[in-house]
Amino acid sequence: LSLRGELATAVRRREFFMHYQPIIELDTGICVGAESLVRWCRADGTLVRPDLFIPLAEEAGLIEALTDQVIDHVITDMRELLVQDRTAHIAINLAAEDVSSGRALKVLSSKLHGTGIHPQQIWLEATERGFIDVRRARTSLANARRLGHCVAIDDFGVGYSSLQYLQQLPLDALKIDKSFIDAIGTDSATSPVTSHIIDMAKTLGLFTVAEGVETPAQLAYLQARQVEFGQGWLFSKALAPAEFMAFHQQRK
Ligand code: G
Ligand code: G
Ligand code: MN
Ligand code: NA
Repeated sequence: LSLRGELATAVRRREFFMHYQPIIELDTGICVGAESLVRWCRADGTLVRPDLFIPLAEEAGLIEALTDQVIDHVITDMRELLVQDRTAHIAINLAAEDVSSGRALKVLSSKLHGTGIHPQQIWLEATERGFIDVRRARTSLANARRLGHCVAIDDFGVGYSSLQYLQQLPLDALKIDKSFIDAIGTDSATSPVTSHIIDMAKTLGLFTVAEGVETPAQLAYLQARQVEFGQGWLFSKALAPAEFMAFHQQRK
């Protein structure tokens, strides 16, 4: 059976769970929340990486069903934490189709109803991977912001029409892709680009989240440039729900 065929079965059997990578406020070291990251555990116990199965799910028309399950998990796993700490947030990744269709946002809104979780506590990460129908995305993201969600553009700089999206989509935040964080302190051609991305975000009034922060030198640079938030192995890898709750409790 192909991985794609197996994926359809996995969606039906709900073989997914979430990990949570802490997001840190860089000038205080406080844990302000987490990015939710989906995991697939196959029936034989092996794990499949999301960078492998998310594109497959998109191609196979399974992404909407998968995103619905992600939303269910985030609410189940994090409801208690979010209700106890109103300053905490969890980010959910949306695929291009989720953003364009607007369907995931309607599902999210109805699933949040009655949970006690405030829409302000759910951040949305819209990826540039895949085609985004800008006109439709603009409508659905504007609706999401009106409900109180914070909207970030994910994987910034690695897509193919980043600048166009930045100008045309209603956004609150920009997530700086790991490749630009890796370049900090190196003399690679990418290094000055990182600085320009930060400048551009500030010019556009967006706050920034640095992804894949691994070294104290990278952290020092990001703090000096007043990048607001960061995530990466310097702080923590993605954690199981209970582990994340313990981490958050210690660093809030
Ligand atoms: O956690 P990891 O670095 O392995 O994630 C790999 C990629 O998969 C990331 O780029 C991330 O954007 C994507 N991804 C992880 N979780 C989700 C999810 O719940 N939904 C979607 N659409 N993408 C996800
Ligand atoms: O959705 P997104 O592209 O933001 O997913 C982030 C991915 O990067 C996840 O697969 C996560 O496991 C991975 N990751 C997170 N922090 C680090 C890090 O500090 N170093 C490396 N190499 N990978 C990281
Ligand atoms: Mn992301
Ligand atoms: Na990313």
